[in-house]
Amino acid sequence: MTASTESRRAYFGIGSNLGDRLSYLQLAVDAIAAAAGVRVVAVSPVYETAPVGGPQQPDYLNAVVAVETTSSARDLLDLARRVEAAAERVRTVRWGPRTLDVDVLLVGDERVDEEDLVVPHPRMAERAFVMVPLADLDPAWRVRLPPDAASVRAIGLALTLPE
Ligand code: GSY
Repeated sequence: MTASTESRRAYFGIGSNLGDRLSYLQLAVDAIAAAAGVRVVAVSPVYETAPVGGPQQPDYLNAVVAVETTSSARDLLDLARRVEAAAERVRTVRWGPRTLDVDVLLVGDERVDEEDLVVPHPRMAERAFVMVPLADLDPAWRVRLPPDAASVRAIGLALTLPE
C-alpha cells in the first residue's frame, strides 16, 4: 500500500444493472467507507441511466462517491476491485451487464497512464452517467456536462452515508 501524508479528494463511479441494483450500490459505499486510508465525505443522488456500449442490457443505477484519502490511485484501484469482488461481481461479456462496477475517476491531481489504470478516467467526460452525479458533488464540473446530460434520470433513491 502506498500512502501519502497528504489527504486528497478522490471520486469513484459506481454502477449496477443486475439483481438488486440499489443494494449493490449501497454495498459499494459501505465497503469503500470501511477501507483503511479512505473517508467517504459525500455520495451523489442515484440516477437511472441507459446502458452505454455493449450488448442490449438493462438500465443501470449510477452514482458517484467522494472520499478523502491518503491512498494512491493504484491502491484505490485495488480497493475498487475488492469491492467488486465483495458484490460477487457477475459480468458475462465485456461491456455487458454486471452486479457492480467501481471505477476510479479522479485522485486529486494525480495522473496515471498505465495499461490497467488511467487516471483521470479516460472516458468520464463523455459519460453523462458519470458527469451528472460528479457535478452534483463538485459544481465546478457543471461546465463539462456532456450534451446528453438530461438523459440520466434522478429517481429519488438515496444511498446512506455511513456514520
Ligand atoms: O463503466 C461502467 C459500466 N458501464 C455503464 C454504467 O455504469 N452505466 C451506463 N449507463 N452504461 C454503462 N456501460 C458500462 S460498460
